[in-house]
Amino acid sequence: MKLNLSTLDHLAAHVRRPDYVPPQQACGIVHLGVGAFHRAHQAVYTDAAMNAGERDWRIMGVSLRSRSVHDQLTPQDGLYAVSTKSEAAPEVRVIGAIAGVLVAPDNPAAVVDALASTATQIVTLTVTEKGYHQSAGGGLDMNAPAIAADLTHLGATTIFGFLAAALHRRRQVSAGGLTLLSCDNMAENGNNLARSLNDFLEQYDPTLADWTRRNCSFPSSMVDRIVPATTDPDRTELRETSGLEDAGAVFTEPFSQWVIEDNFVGSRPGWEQHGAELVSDVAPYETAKLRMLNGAHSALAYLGLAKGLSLVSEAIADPELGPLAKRLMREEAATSFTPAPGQNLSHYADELEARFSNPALPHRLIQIAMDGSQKIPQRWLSTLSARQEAGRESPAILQALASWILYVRGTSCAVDDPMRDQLARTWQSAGQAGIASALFGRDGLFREHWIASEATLENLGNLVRTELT
Ligand code: CS2
Repeated sequence: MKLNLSTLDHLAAHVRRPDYVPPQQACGIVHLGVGAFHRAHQAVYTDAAMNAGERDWRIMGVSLRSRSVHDQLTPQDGLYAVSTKSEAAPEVRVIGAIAGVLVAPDNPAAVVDALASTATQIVTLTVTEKGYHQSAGGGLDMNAPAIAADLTHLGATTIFGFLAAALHRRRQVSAGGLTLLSCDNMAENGNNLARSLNDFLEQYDPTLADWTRRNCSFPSSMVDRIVPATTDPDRTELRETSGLEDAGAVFTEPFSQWVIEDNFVGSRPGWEQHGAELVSDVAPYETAKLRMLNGAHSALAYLGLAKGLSLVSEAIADPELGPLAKRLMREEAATSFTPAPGQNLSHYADELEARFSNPALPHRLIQIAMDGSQKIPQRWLSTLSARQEAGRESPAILQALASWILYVRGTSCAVDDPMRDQLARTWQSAGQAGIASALFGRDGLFREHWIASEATLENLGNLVRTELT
């Protein structure tokens, strides 16, 4: 049965469906970057709030580039199923929270209209690390071609262009400010968004920058749910087990966590009634997640791919890589920052190991390996610098870093990374003798996170050379 509003009442009994009538609910949220992660995470919490009787929190999704989610969800009236996968029986739940999907390049004006609508209170974002166009030293990379283009033709391609055009309109029509809630895997994601948007607006119209500082808030948040890219066999299995023909289906683990800084300018759904945690300081949760979960993920990705493995569950079970990932989490990442009172990092590491081992959730290493240049600073390099300052070595991270260096050389597989060409050029000019310093030396490409200890840098160079010989 094809999933859409007319078939919603005829689904198999075990498929949970919205307790509200989706088209009767207005939108209160615009989400930028409506990929699988958003659909398995923030949209689920929002759907739960409407199931519990809250009204008018549907989400207008925006795809900044691709048309695929629009094409999947539009014939389904925005409906899709989230299935959890574990050793227990899967739970299948149809989510009604997404009202529609706008494709920004097709209709930029509609995106600005949605963001500027007086009904919109919150803008959530999952645009990946590269969507923030951060300069190496923090703040917005004003030299990025897309940013420069957006400053001349406002609202053209980046989140900053769209937000600036919408905020301009909101000020003009007295629609009030917005809560701009970043849900990306970056340290201090809220502050980073605030700083970069401010950089953009200062160039565009300093009075709008000032208005935005006074009328908008930028809570930080930590989001966590493992969501592998959906495959055709997943969709076939859903059809066979639940009778559901769903082009937009997402498959995830039972675990889900959302820790949000309680800093909203208008109203918001009662997400905390449905598992989210509203706190005054997200930083320790965000740091634990980035350095432990994502840090171990990236290590397993590059080291695992080099060994010919393809899934996280295979890599964590590998007799060499499993112990290395555990050391990285427990001995290196977990000792590199001060946890929040009551935050139990050893328990967290136990949970992570169990989640990585989930045999029912085929999470591909290649998916995690993507965009490494944008990910490793907050996943590994911050741990490395914090421990260096305390005079400690981080051997597991160093091994992972060596394996990333080899990966971005691009000789064993195609590299999907916005810095791919720059990394390849660096490899060409530095060669294996100089690549470690060319990347992580005082004047290296990653100079913001340079490795101060000569011995550590040399050790990294040796690890790279050993693998190559
Ligand atoms: C992963 C994350 O693809 C990646 O880089 O490390 O998407 C990870 O699965 C999520 O952050 C889990 O919450």
